[in-house]
Parts: sequence; structure tokens; C-alpha cells
Amino acid sequence: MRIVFIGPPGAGKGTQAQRLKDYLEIPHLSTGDVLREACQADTPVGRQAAGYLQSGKLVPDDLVLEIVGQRLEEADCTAGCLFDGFPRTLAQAKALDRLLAERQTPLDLVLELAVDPQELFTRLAERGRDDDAEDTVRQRLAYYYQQTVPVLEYYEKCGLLKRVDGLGTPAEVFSRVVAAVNQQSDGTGRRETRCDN
Ligand code: B4P
Repeated sequence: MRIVFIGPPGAGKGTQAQRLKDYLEIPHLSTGDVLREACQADTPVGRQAAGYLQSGKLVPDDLVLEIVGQRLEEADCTAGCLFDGFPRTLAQAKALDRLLAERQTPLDLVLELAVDPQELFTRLAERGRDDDAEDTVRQRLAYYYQQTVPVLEYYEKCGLLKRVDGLGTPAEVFSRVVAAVNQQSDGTGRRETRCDN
């Protein structure tokens, strides 16, 4: 299966994606993880991305698309892929459609992990990563509502979007994620719309 995982910062995408990739036995592509690793290794991509990550801005689309395009070339991705934190802009979503159409491997499902902002601030304050300071989280949330919510609307029109409540323990959230995935894969959750908007 090819699944996109979208949610506001701190919704638990990374946490749930780890469980889901083991459950489905498909590769996991977290653009956030790849960018953080590139920064730590001080690669050319990392040097370009570092300032954006630290300030909570979105990394430019061309850089993110280069990472995703390269990863999709690897053989294990023919079996499926779990995209975590990607796409975050409409341009990224349309580019992903093109990349997948070239390979004749369309998306099966888009999962929105929904959590209200107050809970997000609490979670991220407890985690305390470099980009989890309150002002930076505000910036990341603003980007989410401006740039990423239109991506959800795009996938809604395609009939691919399912919303999962991200409140509760990680195990409770995961059982909802699995229910949404199974509903889609057994066909009971499918809708006959096409991604041509
Ligand atoms: P990401 O790595 O995607 O970071 P995130 O949104 O904070 O992650 P996530 O929602 O996965 O949170 P997590 O599971 O860790 O992006 C980081 C940055 O990279 C972006 O700001 C941007 O600059 C850049 N970037 C990445 N992709 C990009 C793209 N496509 N385009 C442009 N820029 C891009 O969970 C958070 C915390 O909550 C954890 O501490 C966890 O323990 C806790 N938690 C999880 N589930 C919980 C639960 N059910 N209950 C309580 N706590 C929970």
C-alpha cells in the first residue's frame, strides 16, 4: 500500500508511522527524519535545510522533492511506502501524483491525524526537540494551516482522505489507524472519485 500520513506538528505522525510500517511491512519515508539526519551529517542538503528546520519554516519544495524522488528509486519502494510528513504543500502533492503516475503506483490512502492545538503545545513542550520551542511551534502550526490544510482538501476531493482522532494513548490511536487502513484495503472504505482536480 501507498499511504500518506498528514497531521499538525506533534500530532504523533512519527509515533504512529513506526507502528504502521511494521504492521504493513512497507518502507517508511519521513521527510522530517531525512532532513534532520542530513543536518546532523552536515551534507549539502542538510546545510541548505538547517535554517528552515530551526526556525520552523517549511523546507523548499525542490529540496524535499529531490529527497523523495531519490528514495522512490530504491527497489523496496515498489512494494509500497508510508509517506510521513510529506506532502506538506499543494505543489508537493501534485509532484507526488506525477512521480507515482510515472511508476503506475497510485496512492491508496491519506490519513489525517487530528489533534487540537492546545494538546500539540503540551506534547511538544514535553519532547523539547530543537524546533519545539513555543514560538517555533506557533510558526510550524501557521504553516500547517496555510500550506498543508489545502493538501487535505485536495485529497478529500480525490476520495482518498480519512480522518483519525489522534487523542488518546498511542495504542488507542494505532487501533484507529489500523481500522482506517483495513477499511480501505478491503474496499469497504473506498469512494469512486478520482484525483484529477
Ligand atoms: P516532522 O519530522 O514531520 O515533525 P513533526 O511534525 O513534529 O512530527 P510528528 O507529528 O511526527 O510528531 P511525533 O510523532 O514525533 O517535521 C519537522 C520539520 O521538518 C518541519 O517543521 C519542516 O521544517 C521540515 N519538513 C519535514 N517534512 C517537510 C516537507 N514535506 N516539506 C517541507 N518541510 C518539511 O510526536 C510528537 C510528540 O508527541 C512526541 O514527543 C511523542 O512522544 C508525543 N506523542 C505522540 N503520540 C502521542 C499520544 N497519542 N499521546 C501523547 N503524546 C504523544
